[in-house]
Amino acid sequence: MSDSEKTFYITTPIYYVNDAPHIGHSYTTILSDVLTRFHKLAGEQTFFLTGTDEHGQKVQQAADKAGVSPQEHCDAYSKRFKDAWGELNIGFDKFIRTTDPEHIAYVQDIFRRLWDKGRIYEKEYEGWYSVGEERFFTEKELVDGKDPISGRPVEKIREKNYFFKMSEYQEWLIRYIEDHPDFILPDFRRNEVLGFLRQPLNDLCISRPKSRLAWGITLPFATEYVAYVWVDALFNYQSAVAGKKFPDGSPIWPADYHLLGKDILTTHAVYWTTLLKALDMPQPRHILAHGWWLFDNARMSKTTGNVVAPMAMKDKYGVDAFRYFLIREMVVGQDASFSEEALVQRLNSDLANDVGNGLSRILKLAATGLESRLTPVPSDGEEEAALKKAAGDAVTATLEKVKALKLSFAIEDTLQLIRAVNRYLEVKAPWKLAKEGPAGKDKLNSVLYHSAEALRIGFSLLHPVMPAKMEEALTALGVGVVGSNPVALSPLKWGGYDYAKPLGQGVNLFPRVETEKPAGQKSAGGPGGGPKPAPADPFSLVHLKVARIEEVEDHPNADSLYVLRLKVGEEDRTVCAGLKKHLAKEELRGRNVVMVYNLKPANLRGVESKGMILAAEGEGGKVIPVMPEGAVSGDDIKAADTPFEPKADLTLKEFDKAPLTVQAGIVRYRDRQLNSPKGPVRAQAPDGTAVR
Ligand code: ME8
Repeated sequence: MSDSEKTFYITTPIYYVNDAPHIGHSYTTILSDVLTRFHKLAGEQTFFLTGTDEHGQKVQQAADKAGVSPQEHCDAYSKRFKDAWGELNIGFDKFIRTTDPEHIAYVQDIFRRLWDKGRIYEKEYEGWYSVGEERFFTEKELVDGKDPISGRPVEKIREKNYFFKMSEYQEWLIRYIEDHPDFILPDFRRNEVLGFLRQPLNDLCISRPKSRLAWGITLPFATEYVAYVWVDALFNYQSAVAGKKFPDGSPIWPADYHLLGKDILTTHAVYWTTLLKALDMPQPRHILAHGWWLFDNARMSKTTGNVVAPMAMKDKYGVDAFRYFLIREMVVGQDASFSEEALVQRLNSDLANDVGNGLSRILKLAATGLESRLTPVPSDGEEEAALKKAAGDAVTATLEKVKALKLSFAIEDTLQLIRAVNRYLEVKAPWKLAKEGPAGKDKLNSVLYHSAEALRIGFSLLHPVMPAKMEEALTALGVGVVGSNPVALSPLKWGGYDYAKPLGQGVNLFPRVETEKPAGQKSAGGPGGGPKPAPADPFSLVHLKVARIEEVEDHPNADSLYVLRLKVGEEDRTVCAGLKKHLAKEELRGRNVVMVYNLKPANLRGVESKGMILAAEGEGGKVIPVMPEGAVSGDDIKAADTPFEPKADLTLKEFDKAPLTVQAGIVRYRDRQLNSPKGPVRAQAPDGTAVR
């Protein structure tokens, strides 16, 4: 199956150095590693890039806080990522840092070329600047002439910045995405990007004055400015491979896959693509946005404080069990929930029971039936023919699913083969043959050979996911040390190996984890405690409705609140909302909004409030109610594919268990868009913005 003419270049996002690596970062990086190893298995030439994103305000602030220079801060944090990937057995070809001198020179050259091509222009901007918040506010946003967040004074600043003419590429980009249906994956993400592009695309501000931010790459044509960190970061995908070639001499760019989380799809699908177009450079072949790892139903992130340390999981259960869990559990593209309990369950059922079991049986029996190694014994039995067919089917099905990026299902196809071996051993009962002495020896050898041959193929297919354990397993079968490409020594073909090496002894690949309840888990059930009943989907309890704002009044006792008089169908409702510093009364009157209809009533400083208005943080930190496009007062809002069983007097805590976010301008619960009977609920806010 060698296909050495084919090349495969894959990238992960480069991670910010203001956070320690967590399971989310580990997932993208492990997924890239697994895909790279599968492509190697298919005989392709591969290049795998990862690294760290080291410029920008956040890094400068983190360094200032720690009392170190930005470079010292970056060195320490970048090392944490690099070390973590080493511990997770990730075989990247290059680890780029945006502070590498080669990268800086590359980005400066790009800026020079964009400038020379007339793709960048300068523009004056005037606004109210808050030193405390390090950002601009519009006149309207100010409260009593002061910064609405910190309450500190603001200064009127006129500032020049540089802009990339991104808007000119809007039509081209829409056509490009339409003409290349597998450019943005999965499908529904592609549609979201197209949805986003239905609104006018602005030009992109690509500079920051050094007077406000010095930690960045100096613009070659305006030395008192640094590059906007996203433009700097995106070009890592090229600077890392500039001048590099695959062994056969073919260039590495363009990338086959940019892997990323859905939080940064717009920057890749819109900024990156238009920048490349402006430079007449080839586009990457695919941009693949995967879902989020959720913990207690919220996205894992430093700000929510719910991160799971990957190293703790790895140390407790082993690198390969951890890798296996992440790849097996998440359907690429969808969100998935992380729990230690689920990890243990997978480890025990798939790895200890299925994968480890067949091997340990063979090794135990081999000691009684053979000299020290397996001997190929031909057989024309029906069960043997079925096993051989199962092996062939597993190879085809697994590799096809990998190609379609359905890794979780690919693993399942391989496991089918391994389970078939276990069933075959049950039927053939070789432990009985072993007791027959020399009379049963040939039969015993045949059973062992056929089982081993099927397992060898299964283990080779699992090698990209669990390289260390599968090397151990293959070595125990006598296949020898296989390095990073098992197929080089042992082809994915029945009868492809002669088992010249001695068998291993006493190998227990995946010992069962005998815990009733892993530490830190609240729920009962799980491993050893029987299957856990599926909890109700938290969003199913929520009742959202469209309401019309009839009147807006100031709250008598709270400066930040409005009292909104609403019509929900025929019903009158009163709701208090903290929108006062964001919107004037006339901007709200007559507007349709979305409310949490079944929220438990609360008395807010003397006013009974029944419900809550949903809002997102838009451009410039402005809080704006979400828009139920085309819907009328009283319409229900539901999430696609989600049961609807609203609960009376929903508490805020219960509502918070169903976090809503904005992706591509649409409000979503997890991946599912919120719809009224007339269309989606929209919000003009950046991807990943929380809606509450
Ligand atoms: O965005 N679930 O860096 P970053 C799954 N520097 N994946 C997750 C995740 C979660 N809960 N949390 C993070 C940046 N990720 C920029 C990128 S690229 C030119 C610049 C993963 O450190 C996922 O891949 O915030 C996501 O896109 C990435 O980490 C964000 O990493």
